[in-house]
Amino acid sequence: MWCVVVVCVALAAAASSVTAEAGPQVWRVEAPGHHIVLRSLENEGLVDVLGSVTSHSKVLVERSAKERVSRALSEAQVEHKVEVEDVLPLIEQERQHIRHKRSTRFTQNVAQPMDWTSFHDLDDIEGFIGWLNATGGPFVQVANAATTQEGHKVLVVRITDPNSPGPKKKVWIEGGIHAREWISPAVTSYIMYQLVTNPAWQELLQVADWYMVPVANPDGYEFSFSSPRARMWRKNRRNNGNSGQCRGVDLNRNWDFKWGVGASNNPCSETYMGPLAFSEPETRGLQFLMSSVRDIDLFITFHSFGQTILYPWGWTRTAPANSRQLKRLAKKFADTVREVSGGSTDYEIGGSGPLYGLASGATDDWTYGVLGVPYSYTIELPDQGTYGFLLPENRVSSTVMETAAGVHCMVGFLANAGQCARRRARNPHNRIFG
Ligand code: 0X9
Ligand code: ZN
Repeated sequence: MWCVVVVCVALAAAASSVTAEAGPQVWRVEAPGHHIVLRSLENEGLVDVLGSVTSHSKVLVERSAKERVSRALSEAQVEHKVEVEDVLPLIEQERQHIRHKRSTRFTQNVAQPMDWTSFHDLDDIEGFIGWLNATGGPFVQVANAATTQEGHKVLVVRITDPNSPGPKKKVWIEGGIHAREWISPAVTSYIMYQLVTNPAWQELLQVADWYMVPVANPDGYEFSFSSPRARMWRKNRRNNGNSGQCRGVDLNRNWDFKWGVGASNNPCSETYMGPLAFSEPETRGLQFLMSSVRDIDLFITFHSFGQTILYPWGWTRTAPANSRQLKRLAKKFADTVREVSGGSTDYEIGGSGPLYGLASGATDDWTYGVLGVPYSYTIELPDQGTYGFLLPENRVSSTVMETAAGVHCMVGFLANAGQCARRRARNPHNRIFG
């Protein structure tokens, strides 16, 4: 069922393009991403686990590592097969679409660069933030959480209604911590756009302050747009020494909570945790701002892919104290998305550890475990692996819309506003939070 379309396109393209320039392959491996053999290949930097469900994973394998990976999997009696002969032609197609969109947009001379019908690079997202800042007046404030190694700003946009008195919930949404997960900044920026322009979101602005980080990893994000070979980049662009051979830290393994669990200390690995917890300007700056905001009620970090809504913990399989409430709010999201998508987008809800295998040093565990944010989630956006990170353009707008609707319902439920508000208390003895 999965990869049907990708395989057809890829095989056709690959037939003519397996040359010295051929790129990495995607393999289907009949084991979850946290299987011991995959974890150890990942720690050695030999594979890159793109996504995984309980029964199998999709894994990126460089041509130079094919024999070693195949031998290790066979020795561990794990079945595997090549699913995409060469990912580069697929990436090239995506780049052509983006180029085409850009050229038609410039001839139309629109006010702000985002259209949420294709993916947008860092320049466009920064242009959009500038426009939002100018348009939103007192509703929008922009802060710089950090300046990266390559000189980019990690921007945090606070969107609030200064005319409504409160008390208000505090919602923090993080996007783009993993460079290649392009749908994540798309979703985050779309929610920002709704907050400022859509009357249906006004009520939520009156009951909640929104802190939005569209691109938590700007160096990595920009790099992933720079060439077909860079498209699958995940980490930031830290220079790890070793003559620049293996760059980057996985920013979702660098937070100072259970740092090192399910992470690698090998700079060549995709899940490299960094030399120290909070070694990176991005994580350090973001944790500082989050700590100073205090009392955040809801934290969401958007990733892809998998269609799962994950709650803590990631570092242990033990369920957290308020897992019942966490599941209840997650269900608000999942039910709304199912409804808005006409039944086509189904999310699985679960703890990160049980569903994905143990991994920490991630933002969600840190906000929950250190900051005490009661509702903390990682949302792995669509799809379930058919296209993976290379989500076709016609899925971008539907994904951002259905996800925004899900978030609208979650915050409405929490703040007792909008369509998902609980029944108002009839007498003072009715508890608002059950
Ligand atoms: O592994 C991750 O960082 C996330 N998955 S992804 O495929 N987007 O890389 C999941 C993180 C879930 N949270 C924790 N494990 N704490
Ligand atoms: Zn991710």
